[in-house]
This record gives sequence, C-alpha cells and structure tokens, in this order.
Amino acid sequence: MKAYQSPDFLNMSSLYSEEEKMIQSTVREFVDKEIMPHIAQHYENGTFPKNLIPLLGELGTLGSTIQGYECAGLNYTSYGLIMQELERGDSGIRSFVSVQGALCMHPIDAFGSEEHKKKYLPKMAKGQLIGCFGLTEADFGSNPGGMITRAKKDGNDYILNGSKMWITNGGLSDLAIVWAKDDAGDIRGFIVDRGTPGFEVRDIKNKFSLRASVTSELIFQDCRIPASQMLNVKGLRGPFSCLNNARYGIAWGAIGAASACYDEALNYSQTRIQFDKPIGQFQLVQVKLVKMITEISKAQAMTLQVGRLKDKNLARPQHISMIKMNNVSIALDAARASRDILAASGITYEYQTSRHLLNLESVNTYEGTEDIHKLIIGADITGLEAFR
Ligand code: TGC
Ligand code: FAD
Repeated sequence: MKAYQSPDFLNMSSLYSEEEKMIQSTVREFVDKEIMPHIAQHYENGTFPKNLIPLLGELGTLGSTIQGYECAGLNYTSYGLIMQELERGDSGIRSFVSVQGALCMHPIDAFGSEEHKKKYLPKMAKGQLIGCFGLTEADFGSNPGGMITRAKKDGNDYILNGSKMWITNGGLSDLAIVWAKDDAGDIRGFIVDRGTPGFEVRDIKNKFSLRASVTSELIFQDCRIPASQMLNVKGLRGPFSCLNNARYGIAWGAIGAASACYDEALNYSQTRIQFDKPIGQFQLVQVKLVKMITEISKAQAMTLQVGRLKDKNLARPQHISMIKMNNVSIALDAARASRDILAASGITYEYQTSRHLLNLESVNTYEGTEDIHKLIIGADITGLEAFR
C-alpha cells in the first residue's frame, strides 16, 4: 500500500502560505504516526484514544485560533487544515478537537470573564482540562430553542434542572458549557465544573458510528452553580456563534475523510486484478474515481474561499452552512463509492473506508442536519423561512 497523499488536483496548496503548509504537514505526520496505527482497534473497542489528548495540546490544535492564554493564535485556514488532517485519521478525533476548541474554549474566550479565561483556557489548550457542550436535548435537536432545561436564580446561585443528550466528550470532561433557559425564558450559558453536586454524566454505548469518540447524556438535578459561572451572552446567538466555528471545522474535516476514502479506493483500483486487469482500467471504476476527485476538488476550493473570508471576518453563517452541508454530503458519497470499489474487502477493519462511512453518518447529523442547512441557505436566498 502506498503512503497517504492528500489529493490536490487543482494545486490548492499553491494558495497556502508557507506557515499553513508547514502546519498541514506537521499534523499529517502526527496522524500517520499517532493515529493510523491504533485507530481501528479503538473503533472496534469503542474507546477514545486518551493518550492523544496531551499530544494534541502540544501540537497547538486545541483552541488554535484563540489569541493569548497559551493558545496558538492561528488563522482560520490553518485551523481548517488541522481539522482536515485530523479527520483523515478519524472523525472522532476531529470531533474531540472541535468540541474542545470551538464549542468550549471559544465561548469562554468570547463570553467569559477574565477570571474564566485565566482559569480555564491555558489548561484547556494543553489538554489538562477537557470540555463538553450541552445544547441538544432528547426532544429538542434541530430546534434547540425549545429546550426545557431550566436555570432558576436563587440568591447568588442558579439551580440547573434538565438533561442534555448526545454530548461529545461528556464522559471525558472536566467541565461542561451548558445552555438553559432562565426565569425570563432567555437562553443562557453556564460553565459547570464536573463534580458539582447534582451533575451526572452517563455514556451512550452500542453506537455504530463515531465509536472512537465518547458520546454522553448530561443530567442536572438541582445542580447549584454560582451566578459567576454564567457567560455574558443571552439568547440562541450564544450557542449558534460557537456552532459557526465548529461547523466551519467540520467542513474542512469532511474533506479529510473524503480524501482518505478516495486515496484508499485509488490505490486499491491500481492493484486489484479482475479479468486480468487492474480494476482501475475499467471505465465504470474510473467514473467513480473521477466523480470523487472532482467533488473533493470543488469542496477544497469552496472551503478555502470561506476560510479566507473568515480570516477577514466576512464569512456569514450561511456560507458556513453551505460548506458543512456540501462537504459532508460529498464525503458520504465518496465513502460509499470507495466501499463499492473495495467490494468485499471494504467491509473489513483492514481498510478504513467503512469506518469513515459510518462516522460520516453522525457528522451529517450533528451541528445541524444536511436538511437544516438546506433550510438555512434557502431562507437566506429567498428571504422566506421554512423551518416552521
Ligand atoms: P433563529 O430565530 O433563526 O435565531 C435565533 C437567534 O440566533 C441568531 N442566530 C445566529 N447567531 C450566530 N450565528 C448563527 N449561525 C446564528 N443563527 C441564528 C439569530 O440571529 C437570532 O438572534 P436574535 O438576537 O435575533 O435572537 O433560530 P431558530 O430557533 O428559528 O433556529 C433555526 C435553525 C433551524 C437554523 C437552528 O435552530 C439550527 O441551526 N438548528 C440546528 C441545531 C444544531 O446545529 N445543533 C447543534 C448542537 S451541538 C453539536 O451538534 C455538536 S457535535 C460536536 C462534534 O462532535 O463535533
Ligand atoms: P431531529 O431534530 O429530531 O431531526 C430528525 C429528522 O427531521 C432529521 O432528518 C432532520 O433533518 C429533520 N428535520 C427536523 N426539523 C426539520 C424541519 N424544520 N424541516 C425539515 N426537516 C426537519 N449536541 C450537542 O449539543 N452537543 C454535542 O456535543 C453533540 N454531539 C453529538 C454527537 C453525535 C455522535 C451525534 C449523533 C449528535 C450530537 N449532538 C450534539 C446532537 C446533534 O446536534 C443532533 O443530533 C442534531 O442537531 C439533530 O437533532 P436530532 O438528532 O434530535 O434530530
């Protein structure tokens, strides 16, 4: 089997700075050395490779766009390239980094007090403290505005009651960013330290997808937290602004998963002989490979453009919806086409395609389903909302 080559048909790397290329190749080597040899076993066992956490911190991947507080302060293209390379390894590893950085460190940086930032961010950047993000509830997924978790004011404290479902990193976490409605019905965010009485975490087992990632339920029963742990933001704008960063990272990550599947299918097609020829010589197989590389190339171009806009603070949430929706969808198509080319071999752990395929089913659902992103873009272009 040939070494992994990131597909770059349109020479997109000519548009990256030297620093961006260096970051990409560093993370790629990290994935080859630290993730690829062990990830299939973790997937089979249903375990997250915790040994990677300090290494991901040392590499500067945790909260990588945050300035100060011992974070790397990278631009959004570099952040995207990190996510692309990590998800080439496994969506679960990218998920871990997304949640830690975009969904937990970002709200502390954007909406936390100076004390919060000093207390949490440097340790989170090193992977010494792990965060999770609780927005979704069992009955409120696509419609988080309907959440029933409540934060009732009681003197200088808030008392949390409710539960959050499908929470990445829950069982690994030292703190949770939890979104709940206050007495006025406004959505507020709270930093809840693990170990606070009344805060319980239960891991969700028996998953087909994202098996090398921890997914949990968070339960709050009369969980008393100081009002000083509340973030300075009100309404859905708070959690959604975190989702903008996470969805952007997912869009890059999905290109990594698609590229891994393409690379595997291409290599296989050049070596697998049927009817006395490599199967890559058959036109029908070539059509599948051509479709894959074309869609990957289109995704790379669109995503870099959104990255450059984001670096200039010009990316709109609807731009991010488009790349999240498109890239995960084309990655799923690439994974299915690769599985088809690998045929029987494609169902084994010896190949990575089916692992990516099953992971991508979750990636398509979380952070807004494919259809929710279609509706977000539809509302933007027509001016007519179709959510309700
Ligand atoms: P809507 O009325 O449209 O908006 C409410 C308020 O929020 C503002 N807003 C945004 N602000 C910043 N960024 C965005 N992307 C924003 N989108 C909306 C909006 O301006 C408004 O502000 P204000 O001040 O006027 O109140 O809200 P809606 O309730 O009608 O929602 C519509 C819809 C469907 C788009 C939204 O609910 C949605 O996006 N649903 C999808 C839910 C979702 O993505 N959940 C993700 C949970 S976290 C997760 O999945 C982590 S996975 C992690 C991993 O493992 O990688
Ligand atoms: P539902 O909202 O019930 O949707 C079901 C179906 O109905 C979908 O096909 C959807 O597209 C469709 N639908 C819903 N509304 C409409 C509409 N208005 N018009 C048309 N179609 C519609 N959440 C967190 O808060 N934090 C996390 O860390 C987190 N991690 C996750 C990890 C994994 C592995 C998974 C699978 C989920 C995670 N989630 C997390 C939850 C995730 O964000 C939700 O699953 C997602 O938002 C969809 O919600 P739902 O599953 O309840 O689906």
